[in-house]
Amino acid sequence: MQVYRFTGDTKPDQVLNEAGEVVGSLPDNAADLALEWYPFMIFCRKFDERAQLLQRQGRLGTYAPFRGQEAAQIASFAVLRPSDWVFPTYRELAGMMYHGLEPVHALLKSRGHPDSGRMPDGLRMAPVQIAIAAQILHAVGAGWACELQQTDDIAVAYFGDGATSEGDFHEGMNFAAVMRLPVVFFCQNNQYAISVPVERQTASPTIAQKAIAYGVEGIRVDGNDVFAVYQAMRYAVDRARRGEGPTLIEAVTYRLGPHTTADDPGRYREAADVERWAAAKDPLVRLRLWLTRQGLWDDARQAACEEEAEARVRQAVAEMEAYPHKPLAEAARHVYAEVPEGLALDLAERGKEAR
Ligand SMILES: Cc1ncc(C[n+]2csc(CCOP(=O)(O)OP(=O)(O)O)c2C)c(N)n1
Repeated sequence: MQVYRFTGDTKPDQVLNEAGEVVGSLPDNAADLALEWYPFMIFCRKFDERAQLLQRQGRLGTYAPFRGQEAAQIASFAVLRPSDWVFPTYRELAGMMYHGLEPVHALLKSRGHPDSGRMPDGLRMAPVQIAIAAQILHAVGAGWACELQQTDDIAVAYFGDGATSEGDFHEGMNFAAVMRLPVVFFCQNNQYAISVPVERQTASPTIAQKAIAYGVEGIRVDGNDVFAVYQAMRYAVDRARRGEGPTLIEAVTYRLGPHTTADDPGRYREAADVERWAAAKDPLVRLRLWLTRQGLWDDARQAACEEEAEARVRQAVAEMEAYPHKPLAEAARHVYAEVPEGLALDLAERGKEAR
C-alpha cells in the first residue's frame, strides 16, 4: 500500500526578507521595477485609507480594503500584457488600477454606479466578481478561447483563500489542467474569509499543494515580497504562454484591514496579531527598506511621493463626486444586448422610487 502524504516545506519563497535583505534571486531590472512600484503602492495605500473614510462619511457605500495586499497585486499584474484576460474579485483594486483602471472608476463600484459594472473599452478585465470563485470558471473559459484562437494571450483568475473551498475552484482547476489551458490561478491567501481563519477553511497545510491533485504546478510565495511575487508570476505566465498549462500561485499575505467596511474584525481576531503582521510584514515597509539600502530612496523622496499620491487621491474623489448620475435602468444595459421588457419596466419603476 502506498500512502500519499505531504511532507514538504511550507515556507513560502522569498527574495526579500522582512528586513528588506536579499535572500533570493532578484529580477534583472529590480531597481527600475521597484522605483515604479513603490510610489504606486503609496498611492494605493492612500486611496484605500481615503475610501474607508469616505464610507464612514456616507460618501461611499460598502468598500473592501486591500491594505497589506499591495505587493501581491501590483507585482503580479506587472507581468501581464494588456491583451491578457483578467478576472478579479472585489479586493483587487490596487492591481486593477496598476493595470490601467482609472481611480475614479475604481471608486464607482462602492457608489453603486451602473458604469462600474462595465470595464472601460480596451481593458481586457472583467468587472469585479462578488460571487466567490465564480470568476475562476470565466478565466478558464477565456483561457480556452485564447487557445482555440491560437493567440499567446493568457487568462488570470484572482481569488482569496476562501474561494478554494468552492466547487468552482476545483472544477476550474481540473478542466484547465486536463485541457492544458493558458491560465494562472492567483490566490491571495490573506488568512481570512471574512471571519473564518485559513486553518478552519482548509485542512491542507498549504493552498499551493492543492495543485498536485490536479496535475498542475503549484507555487507558494511570500505575497508581501514584491520581487518574489513577480518571479513566481513571471514563471507561471511564461509557462502558460508557451502552452505548458496552468499554474496555481498561493501568495501568502495578510489582510490588515476589515473584510469590508461592514465588518468588525475585533470580533474574530486580536488587534495584537494584526499589529505583529503589520510591523513585520508590511509590503511597503519592506520595499522601502530595500530601496533605501540601495541608495535609491530617502525621506525627501518619500515626502514628495506622499504629496503626489495625496493629490492624485483628491483628484479621484473629486471626479467621483462630479461623475454624472445615470438612471438605474442603465445597469441592465451592460448585461443584456437587449434588455427584457419586464426588467426594463421594473428598473424604471425602482429608479423612480430611489429618486
Ligand atoms: C458564492 C458566495 N458565497 C458566499 C459569499 C459571501 N462572502 C462574501 S466575501 C466571503 C469570503 C471570501 O473570502 P476569500 O475568498 O478568502 O476572499 P477575501 O475576501 O479574503 O479576499 C464570503 C463567504 C459570496 N459572496 N459568494
